[in-house]
Amino acid sequence: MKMLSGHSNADGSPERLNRRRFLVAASAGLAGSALAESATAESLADVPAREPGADLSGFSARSQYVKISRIPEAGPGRRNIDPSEAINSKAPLQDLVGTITPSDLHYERSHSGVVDLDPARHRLLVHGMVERPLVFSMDDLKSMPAVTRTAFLECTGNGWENWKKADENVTVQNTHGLVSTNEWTGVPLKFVIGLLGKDPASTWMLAEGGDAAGVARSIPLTEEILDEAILAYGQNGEPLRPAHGFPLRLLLPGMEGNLNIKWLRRLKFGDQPWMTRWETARYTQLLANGKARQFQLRMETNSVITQPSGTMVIRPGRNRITGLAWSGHGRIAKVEVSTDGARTWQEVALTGPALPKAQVRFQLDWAWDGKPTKIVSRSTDEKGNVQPDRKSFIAAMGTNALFHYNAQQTWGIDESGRVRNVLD
Ligand SMILES: Nc1nc2c(c(=O)[nH]1)N[C@H]1C(S)=C(S)[C@@H](COP(=O)(O)O)O[C@H]1N2
Ligand SMILES: [Mo]
Repeated sequence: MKMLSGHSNADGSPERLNRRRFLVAASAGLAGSALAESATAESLADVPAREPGADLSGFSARSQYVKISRIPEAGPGRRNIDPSEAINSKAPLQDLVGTITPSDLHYERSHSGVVDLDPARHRLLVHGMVERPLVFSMDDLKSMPAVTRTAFLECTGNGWENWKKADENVTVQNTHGLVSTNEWTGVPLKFVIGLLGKDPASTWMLAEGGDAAGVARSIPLTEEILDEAILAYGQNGEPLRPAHGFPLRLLLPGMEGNLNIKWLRRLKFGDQPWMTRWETARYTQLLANGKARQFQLRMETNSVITQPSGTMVIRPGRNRITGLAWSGHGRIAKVEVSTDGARTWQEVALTGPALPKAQVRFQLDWAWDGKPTKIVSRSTDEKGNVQPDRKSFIAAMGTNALFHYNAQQTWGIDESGRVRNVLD
């Protein structure tokens, strides 16, 4: 795996990338000419003066110059809708840097709106095939040993825009905005199970939310899930936001978004799935032969170029390509990018460590020659799963299905530099 490393001096101290060095690098073709041309200022007179500040405040808002927001949508292709029709709200992937999605921009999917529960009144019932059924308050849960981990969450509907056709005028927020990465804190499910005396014959767990939709899912108690599931109350260092399940949600890293039950009120242990409507009528995968696949729970290896991406316009010369890669199987092992429509590929740099079941950012310094082309990324995870190209993905899955779309995303670039969503 390649990492971008900064230059350092002989004594190991990092060297400042001053203008002279930058021009040398640029003329050697390392950074491209466009950047060097724009970096011509050499004196303080070229830098804006210092400014007086505003009063300090209880919490800080984004800069007035940063226009960034989620977009509510009503389903595949149903954009520009009345907010009351929205079923999800997509994260602005094109405007994000790094890998953590700010809590207020984390994608959101809620089946009956956002409930705001009183944590003092909230309770979690745990029952079924256990020796001691128990009811926990939030204070009970917060007094238990906690864990913190970074994980992506992805709706199984992510990517559904491109199952059948490519709308040329959509952004990466429209095509891939149903995935986000946050740091989550809470009690390991394992710890709670230890308190209950779970019957060893119990191999399934029902998780139910406290919103009116009654979202409830059967979860197989595999070793992996028992090891990793968290009853989460913390999100990016603060209590969960109401949109994401305040005061308590289930977190199952790498598994389909729908299983990560928000406003969690009940866990029931049993020895078979409950066949709720959420795993029979909904969230099943209609295959090409007309049969439906149930309990396809893991999110596959995926990646997308977020810049440049749909509806952006680029100029010839140096362009930084960057995007995100993730896999429900574990760590991302490598990301490759093609700038010639998937004819040739090169492994690209990651901007930081690849954590298991979390998004990692990749980047490539690319010089566009101004000719029409297509750019596309593909990821490989530590288990050797390779993100499929769209043709083989559709050949395997057919077009009846709607969920778990993880085919490579191609962006077409025309001679004017306009970037468009294309199928391949
Ligand atoms: N109680 C409850 N849990 C829920 C949902 C819901 O509507 N109600 N939506 C599910 C779906 S479909 C997804 S993709 C994730 C979305 O989590 P987020 O809104 O925090 O991104 O929560 C899941 N858990
Ligand atoms: Mo979802």
